[in-house]
Amino acid sequence: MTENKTVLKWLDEMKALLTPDEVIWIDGSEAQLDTLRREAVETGEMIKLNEEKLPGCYLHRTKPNDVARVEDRTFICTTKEEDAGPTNHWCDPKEMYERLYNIARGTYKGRTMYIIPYSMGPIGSPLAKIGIEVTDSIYVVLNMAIMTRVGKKVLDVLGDSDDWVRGLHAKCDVDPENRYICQFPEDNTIISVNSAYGGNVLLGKKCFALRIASYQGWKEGWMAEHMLILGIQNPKGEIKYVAAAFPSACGKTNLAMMIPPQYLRDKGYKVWTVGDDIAWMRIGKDGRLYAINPENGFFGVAPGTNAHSNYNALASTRKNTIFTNVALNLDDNTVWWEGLNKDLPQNAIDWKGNKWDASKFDKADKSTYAAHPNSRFTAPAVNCPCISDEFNKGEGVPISAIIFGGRRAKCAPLVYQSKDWVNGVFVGSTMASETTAAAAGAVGVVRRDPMAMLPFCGYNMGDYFQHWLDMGKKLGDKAPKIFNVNWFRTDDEGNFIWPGFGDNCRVINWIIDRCEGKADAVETPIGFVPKAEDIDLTDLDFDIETLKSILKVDKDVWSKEADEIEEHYKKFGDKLPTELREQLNSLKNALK
Ligand code: GTP
Ligand code: SPV
Ligand code: MN
Repeated sequence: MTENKTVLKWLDEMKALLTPDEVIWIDGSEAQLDTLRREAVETGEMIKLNEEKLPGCYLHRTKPNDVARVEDRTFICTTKEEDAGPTNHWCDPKEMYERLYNIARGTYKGRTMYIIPYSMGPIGSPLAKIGIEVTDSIYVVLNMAIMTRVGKKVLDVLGDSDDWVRGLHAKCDVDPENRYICQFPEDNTIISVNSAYGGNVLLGKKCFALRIASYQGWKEGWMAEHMLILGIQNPKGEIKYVAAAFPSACGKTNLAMMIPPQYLRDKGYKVWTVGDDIAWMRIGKDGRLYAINPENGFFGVAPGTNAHSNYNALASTRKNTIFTNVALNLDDNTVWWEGLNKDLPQNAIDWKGNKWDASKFDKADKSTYAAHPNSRFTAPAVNCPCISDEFNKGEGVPISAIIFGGRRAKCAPLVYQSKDWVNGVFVGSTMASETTAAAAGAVGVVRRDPMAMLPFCGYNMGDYFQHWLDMGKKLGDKAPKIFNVNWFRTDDEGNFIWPGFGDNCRVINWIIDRCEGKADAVETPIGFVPKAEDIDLTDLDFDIETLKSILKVDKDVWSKEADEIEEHYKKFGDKLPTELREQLNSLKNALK
């Protein structure tokens, strides 16, 4: 498939290490992928679903110990420990290579090595980058074929260049004690062993497009961010683009594909999806910030997805989709998850492969759920009814606003605008959110997750903050405006106050209006909050007093927040940019 010497040399090393029985190059052809699908069905690795209702769709179950990203087993291996920084696990590269090679050695015996050449971003786009992943999992091959652009064409674009990311995945025994997800940013290399779950093994996604790419962006002057990208079209037909960073399972896919409320649709508003998880952003010739989505599909959270909450995501999963860890409805050989509809399937198999007892279902007890809370769909982006025309162009879309957000039951208001870029970087660097099922560990604990990149920044986060500040200096007055949103304020009973989902469009419209100098705001110690009248509540059963309550900036709550930010900042020591320290001081003064 290629004569690239750097590729062939690395593959020879991998073959010698892993000793596969057979080697197969993934050429990207439908015929080859179909052969693999059939093989996976024969071995039981995947279950073919109802061809009439869900054409080309399959179900896969991972091991119960392997259902989410494992942050405590994820490492950034740089020569100097300081370069990984205080928020990453670090190991000396030499030591880690040795440990991982010892774990992976010989484990492809009796198995096939699949070689996947893939492009992050449209093939040949000046903003795209290339990777090669070797894996012993058909599930990985088939997911990568949805999530990225794979095949021979990628190698043709690569030519004899050495600018590509090496990725080794070995399932081994899926042993959690020997599971490692390791990035070697100085060598453009990723090694993942003993897992077979999404974000741990689809190496183009979090490992490359965020951890390695963030490091590359730092060195090369661009940004790789955990952000959705959406375009909102107004009645005049103009489309403005925003990028939003929310932590895992905090609403990126939903916002990226939202359907505006009826009254806005009647006026001619429309939302176009460019990306739902990752944005690569560069300064364009006109000095503005341009973003592409490096992915080619959606690896979305299934639970909660339904025709009402996210019609476009559900529609994207109706063909050629792989479902992971959802329930199998035996009545019609389709899939089900909590929140899909109210009809609990009476004849179903749960995500662990056991008969599911609908009568025992208890909303408060996740162990009774039919689908795992982090069950996912892998759906081709082309399936999305609102996919943007720009998606495949690869030139990038100009970003008007950057939005940060997270799950905060109290504290953060529904929306506020930062005072300027530096203040916006402060807002991003101090973001906090309640943890979710997307990563192994406790759920619902508030933790600081700067720019939603805590698990994904491939270098010292202090340097990362500085990189953000430097980008702002380069962008000058062409920099996007920076906002913060919180859809997750709760009342005393723990219910979400704001309706969210499509109604978030009302907030996005205020954000766009602010970017264009059309909307008013009130200055508070944390930034500019909308006047309640400026969030359009047309046709919404939501009173303005409640809106005021979730727009309120409570000085006592924020003083406590400022103390916590001070603690959070201590971790970064000398690496914390002075400008951010000054931002904290002025917040404290403003709150006095
Ligand atoms: P990752 O793929 O893990 O990065 O997640 P994500 O950020 O794309 O999150 P996603 O859109 O899949 O949403 C995760 C969960 O949040 C789902 O259960 C949604 O139903 C819920 N959610 C999304 N948007 C809203 C909202 O506006 N309000 C409320 N209350 N819940 C929301
Ligand atoms: C996330 O956890 O942010 C995801 C899913 O998008 S995974 O690919 O597993 O990282
Ligand atoms: Mn994500």
